[in-house]
Amino acid sequence: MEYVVAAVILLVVLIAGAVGLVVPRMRRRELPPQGGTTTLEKPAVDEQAPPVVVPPVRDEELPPLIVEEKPEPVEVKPEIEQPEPTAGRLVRLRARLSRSQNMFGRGLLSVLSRDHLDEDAWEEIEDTLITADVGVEATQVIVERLRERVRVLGTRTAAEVRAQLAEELTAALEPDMDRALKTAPHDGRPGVMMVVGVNGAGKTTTCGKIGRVLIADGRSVLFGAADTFRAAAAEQLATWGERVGAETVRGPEGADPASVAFDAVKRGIEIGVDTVVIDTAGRLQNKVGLMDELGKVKRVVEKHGPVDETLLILDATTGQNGLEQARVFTEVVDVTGVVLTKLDGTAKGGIVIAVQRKLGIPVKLVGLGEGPDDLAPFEPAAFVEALLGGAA
Ligand SMILES: Nc1nc2c(ncn2[C@@H]2O[C@H](COP(=O)(O)OP(=O)(O)O)[C@@H](O)[C@H]2O)c(=O)[nH]1
Ligand SMILES: [Mg+2]
Repeated sequence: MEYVVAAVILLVVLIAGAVGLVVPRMRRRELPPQGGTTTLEKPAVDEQAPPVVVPPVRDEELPPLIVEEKPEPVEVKPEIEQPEPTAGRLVRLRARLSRSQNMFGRGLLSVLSRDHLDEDAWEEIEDTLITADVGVEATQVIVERLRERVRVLGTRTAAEVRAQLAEELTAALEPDMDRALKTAPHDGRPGVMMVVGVNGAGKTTTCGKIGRVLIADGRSVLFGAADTFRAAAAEQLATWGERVGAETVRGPEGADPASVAFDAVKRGIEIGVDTVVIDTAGRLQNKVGLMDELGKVKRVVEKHGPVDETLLILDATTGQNGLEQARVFTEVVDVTGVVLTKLDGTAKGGIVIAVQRKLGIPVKLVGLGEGPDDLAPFEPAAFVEALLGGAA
């Protein structure tokens, strides 16, 4: 009987010891990995108040990003992807423009190659350009210049016609505009980029893709999920971040977007990232509300310093309608560049010309698919080559 008691006591001591050893280890493993999500729970920022009034993010609210001890073996870390570099992407993705290629490459060139270009032929060319969303004004300029060149040149080969059309389309895309993204850190602060546009245009996707471009170029990135309207939006952005080891700052669902954006830049400054990329909401049901909100996000972020790049994301498939919406955004935030998404889904690649002409803002990037690296820097000459395709 005594030994049964002794054996039981021994067993209890052993189990307690084992639990004591295992539990702290399990706790250590539960620490969030780098590139996790930071959720901030705080009151909204009052935009009238000076920056000092904004309650600082308390350290204990943030899960530690840099774990004191050396992280455990590499296999516990999620796989971090290496995005591909951007050089030559437009060329790689040129086949994605196949719908537009039919219109420009086959349609236009076949008319232009006719032996005799009469009024009807020129009208056909005009109609094709307008159908491809080039816009009426730009179409008139392009056709006028082409007519003049054809008249001066007299006889012409198909190759000559193609070259002339390429030159005129490229000229209409204003190749001298500055298309560099301003994302570099300066004055001891990260570069700050804000992304705006209507719902579904591709804002969150483009934030993710741009983050990958920057990381491929050796930069460090932090995302700010200022679309707080739906929890899924922040989740979507955080997923892009996790894939490349970038942290995402987000607020609770329904939080003040300006507050989240402010905190994202604050966090970016604290941990010394190169660029903070801020995603925003784009509900258009209430235009005035949306615009007020965006204006506020920008003003509140600028308590840290200027926003370096504000990209307007436009869905190329919405054509001329999208342009009208676009103008509203340019009136509220100082848009410094346009990203045209979903060019893979339209035959109306000419929208690039119309957008630049109407808004006077350079198209800096184009989206050519849903894949993580289906975003290319916009280069007018290479784009026109892709539009005209192999047909000549
Ligand atoms: N085909 C195609 N789809 C795109 C492109 N960019 C975004 N999308 C898709 O458009 C949908 C809406 O994108 P999302 O980023 O959520 O839009 P948001 O509401 O503006 O944030 C998603 O299904 C994206 O995969 C693109 O360049 N091409
Ligand atoms: Mg979104």
